[in-house]
Amino acid sequence: MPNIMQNNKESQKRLFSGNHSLSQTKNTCSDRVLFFFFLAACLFSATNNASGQKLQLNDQGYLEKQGVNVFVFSNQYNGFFFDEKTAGIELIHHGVRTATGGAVRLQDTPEQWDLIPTMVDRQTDTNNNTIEVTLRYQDYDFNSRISVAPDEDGIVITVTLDKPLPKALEGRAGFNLEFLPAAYFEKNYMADGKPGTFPLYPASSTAVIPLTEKIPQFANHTTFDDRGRGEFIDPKPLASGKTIVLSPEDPERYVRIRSESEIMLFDGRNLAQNGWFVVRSLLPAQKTGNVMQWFVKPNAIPDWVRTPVIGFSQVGYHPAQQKAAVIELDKQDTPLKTASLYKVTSAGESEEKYTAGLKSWGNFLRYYYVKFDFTSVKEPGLYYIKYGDQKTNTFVIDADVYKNIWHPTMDVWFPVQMDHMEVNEAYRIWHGVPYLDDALQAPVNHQHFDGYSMGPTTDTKYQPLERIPGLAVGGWFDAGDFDIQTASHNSVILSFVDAWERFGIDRDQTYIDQTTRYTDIHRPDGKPDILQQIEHGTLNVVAQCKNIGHPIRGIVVPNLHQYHHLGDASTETDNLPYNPDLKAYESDGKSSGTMDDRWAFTNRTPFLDYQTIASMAAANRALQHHNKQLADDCLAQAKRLWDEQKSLPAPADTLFTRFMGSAEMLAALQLTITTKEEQYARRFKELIWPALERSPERSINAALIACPYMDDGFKEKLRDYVIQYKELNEKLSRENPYGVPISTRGWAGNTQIIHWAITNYYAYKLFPEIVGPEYVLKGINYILGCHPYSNLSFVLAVGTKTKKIAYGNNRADFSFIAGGIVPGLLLLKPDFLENKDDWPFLWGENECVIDTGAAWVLLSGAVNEMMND
Ligand SMILES: [Ca+2]
Ligand SMILES: [Ca+2]
Ligand SMILES: [Ca+2]
Repeated sequence: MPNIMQNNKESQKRLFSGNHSLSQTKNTCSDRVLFFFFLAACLFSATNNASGQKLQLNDQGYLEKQGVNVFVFSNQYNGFFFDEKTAGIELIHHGVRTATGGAVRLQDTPEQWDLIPTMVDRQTDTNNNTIEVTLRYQDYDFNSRISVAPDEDGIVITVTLDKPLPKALEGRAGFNLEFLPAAYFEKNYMADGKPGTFPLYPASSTAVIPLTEKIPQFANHTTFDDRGRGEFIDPKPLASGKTIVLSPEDPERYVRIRSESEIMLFDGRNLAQNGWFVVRSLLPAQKTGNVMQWFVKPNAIPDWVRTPVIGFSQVGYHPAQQKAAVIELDKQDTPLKTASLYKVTSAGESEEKYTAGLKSWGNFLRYYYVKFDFTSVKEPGLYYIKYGDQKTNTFVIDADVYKNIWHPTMDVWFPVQMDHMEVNEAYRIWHGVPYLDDALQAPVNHQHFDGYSMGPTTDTKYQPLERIPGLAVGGWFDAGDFDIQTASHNSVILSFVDAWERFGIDRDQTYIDQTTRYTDIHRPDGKPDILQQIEHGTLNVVAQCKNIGHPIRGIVVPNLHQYHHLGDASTETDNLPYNPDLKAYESDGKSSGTMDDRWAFTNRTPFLDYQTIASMAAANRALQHHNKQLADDCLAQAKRLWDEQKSLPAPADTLFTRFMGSAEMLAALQLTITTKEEQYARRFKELIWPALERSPERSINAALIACPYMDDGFKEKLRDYVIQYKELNEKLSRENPYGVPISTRGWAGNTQIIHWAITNYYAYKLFPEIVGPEYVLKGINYILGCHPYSNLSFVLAVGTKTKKIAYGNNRADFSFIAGGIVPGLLLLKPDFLENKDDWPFLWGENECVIDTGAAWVLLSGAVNEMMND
């Protein structure tokens, strides 16, 4: 604790000089009284100095003191998903990110698609420990400057305007700071001393205001279904005053905000379930210069040190495997010398089995890491780890630990994601049959949300908004939303075919009937579920190829007010085809005048064509004995698309087309495996070696899959690249204590880690002398709990303790769908890895997607085969 130590030394110096004069004047005092006085003064002084310690601008570019970090636009709004609640001024309070979105905003409680400011400048002043940013709203030609500087016991935030507010923003532009509801549940607040309780569920008042007064959302989309009334909802504050104190009762969460401006407290959840508690002051009209100042004091508990996180696999370990817990420590913590493993007996007693010294790994991002290796413990049983006073929950050591780890994914998660089906589980219906009104041709030159857009042509025979027949079949909901993403479908089909062919996964616990559109969970029907799922995804992709002529980007609802739908998918549209002759909300029983049918985004790309060729060629093999007609259709479509792509002029050699080339390589590979035709094998071999030369880590997977189907020299030639790949893996073990590729992008990286572990398995199978099984297990153990931030399993309901909330379509209930795999740890720059386990709404951390689910099933098959053969 360098700063506190320094302060203590300073205070001791002062104390000694004070003491000296004391002893001169009160020389009758006994030494003992003096000593106690000294001790008490010392303690008081130390406490005082620790809590009064000022924030310092550190070399990572944020304000820091023990227990409190203030990020000032270390993370910015990127514009892709708009407000992701991971940008602006943010507070990490005693290890938890509790505030975000500190910025000039145009709404009381901004929603995801409301306008966000662009940061056009950021300056740090190390002499004064100050950070200043300039924010801009392009649509209003409006700039504001915000400076954040340390204050006596917190920060002072100052908003400066060089020009007065634009007229349109008067009474709308304000300074907001948003507080995480989950951090303040079951807590109180005070506004000018008047107490209140943070609502557990939103039920504060709102008003309705004419739409003409609303600041439009991005690209004129709207999250609000106003039923044609031309109005919008305006939330009213929970409280207001010149001083707002959040959680006066809890020193970990105490924040006091003072200002000369009126400060309001809002509940953003009245408008959007993912809203936060917003503290806000309006900026004054017709003023320039320093227009608003907040004094913010986040309490810092003196000498606070974060509780260590003991990372380990929540499903446990196979007796024969490497076993190591990774212990994550506050930099101010003093690592202990040892940790112990205790065994819990059937009598309910625990006995110490193993104690060992901890190996220091070093610093990674903001924490310090040590490892506890207990590989030598091989006796099957129930164990826990003890580090200092902390005991972990129990976990298993047994040969069967990995046996069931994919069952919830296949038995529950995939069935719930099934589109165009009713899905039942025992007494519960997850959803009715959705999207019987699929789909209309999306209009041209259109910017949509969720990454969809249309160029100047449809690339189909259909007119904009014309009905495309035959699409209301098969497919899965992409993620926590309900669109069909074709590229993810291809990825799922490829993973499932691989799992079927390599590991003969033939589990049957689901009843799936395409004729009556009915899925029943926990009910065998004599057919392997994995084949039924391959069939289900394939049905939609083949329908696209047949009815449109080629695979398409995807199918998604037309309105933003539909897109954020939560709950039963069958109520997202009215399931009746759109009829322009009827008025909105009018129906003749067979069709409806409400424009809610999903749109097909149909622009054609070589990448998607080739990726679809690969998945359709693979599905042909798996479906041979399950659905011969569909299997034949798959191969026919794959070959047709291949021939069509080959008849087009070769594109220019750019980085982009090389990326496309990776999809062509996959297509050539799967067609080779299915047809054994030389033309495809030749093309694969033309593409694979230059690709490996460019980046072995990107192409090694395809090369390893291809190996058994290639001629003898292939494997020998591949060996050098496997050695290079292994060296890259070794490098990872020097980059972070977990030895896996941890993502630093805007979406956390569990998918990448699962695919990495699968590739390692392929390498291990063919080159066990180069790549050992530990590279597969590192990936799987990370997903199952041996990771930063917490030790929860990232696979919902797999392991002793797992995530219990996720960004599924039931996220508003703070619930989850078993078997989904969350994205995991999101890096908030520069050094904070986060995976919230009390707040489901951060999609980059908690949204389970279909391709990850299928990859998890494949990896589970691999680890089972690897450990038990
Ligand atoms: Ca989506
Ligand atoms: Ca079945
Ligand atoms: Ca409809």
